Amino acid sequence: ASATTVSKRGILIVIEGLDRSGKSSQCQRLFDRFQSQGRKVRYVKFPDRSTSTGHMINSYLTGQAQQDDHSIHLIFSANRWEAIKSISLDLLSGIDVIVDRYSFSGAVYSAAKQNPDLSLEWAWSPEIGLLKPDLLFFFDISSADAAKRGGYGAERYEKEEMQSRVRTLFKELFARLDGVAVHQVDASRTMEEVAADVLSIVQGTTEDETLMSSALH
Ligand code: DGP
Ligand code: NA
Ligand code: NA
Repeated sequence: ASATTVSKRGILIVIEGLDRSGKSSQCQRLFDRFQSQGRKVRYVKFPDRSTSTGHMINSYLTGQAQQDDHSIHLIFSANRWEAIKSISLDLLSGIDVIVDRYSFSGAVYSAAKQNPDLSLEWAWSPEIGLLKPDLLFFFDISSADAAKRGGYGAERYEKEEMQSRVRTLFKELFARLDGVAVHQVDASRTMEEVAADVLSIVQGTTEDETLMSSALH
């Protein structure tokens, strides 16, 4: 390679959605697809339960530990902040990064607790400054349809009323944000239909759009 070769940076793809919306399966499919195309790709799942903040989050979600609403909110946010430098370096070195849940889940799950001292605006604030996704998907499914998919698990937020508030808040947050385009995907369809939609949007993202990375605000 000549000295003038500039390696293209990777793209940051975020998939958000409700529990049971099929996010994790689609992230995996996209990851496999990129790998088979010879692209360098990394998969990141938030919360990352393997770190010390992740251990606290796991204890909280599984009901082994109680936490103040504000405190656990900031721990979820810290779980993203502690990973962002390494994600940024990977993007700069040309690796595409696929992220399963991110700041948008962070804000809406906490705001859905209906704690009068924890507004959506407050919940968004610790996310300010994290990397802005190049592509953001929202997997939309009604809480009733999601519940039919084998039912919710036993974790803290996996209750239908909670999920229904989360869905409303995702839409409210996306309407409020500026500078972040959301690709809404009907996640009630088959895996194949959803995968085809995701792929066509990913393939429509030109290199130009991926040249500038910026921060959430
Ligand atoms: P998952 O491992 O994707 O099933 O996520 C665990 C649960 O935690 C899920 O119900 C969504 C929720 N969650 C994810 N990120 C955050 C966050 O930053 N804050 C809060 N309060 N909840 C979150
Ligand atoms: Na879950
Ligand atoms: Na999940």
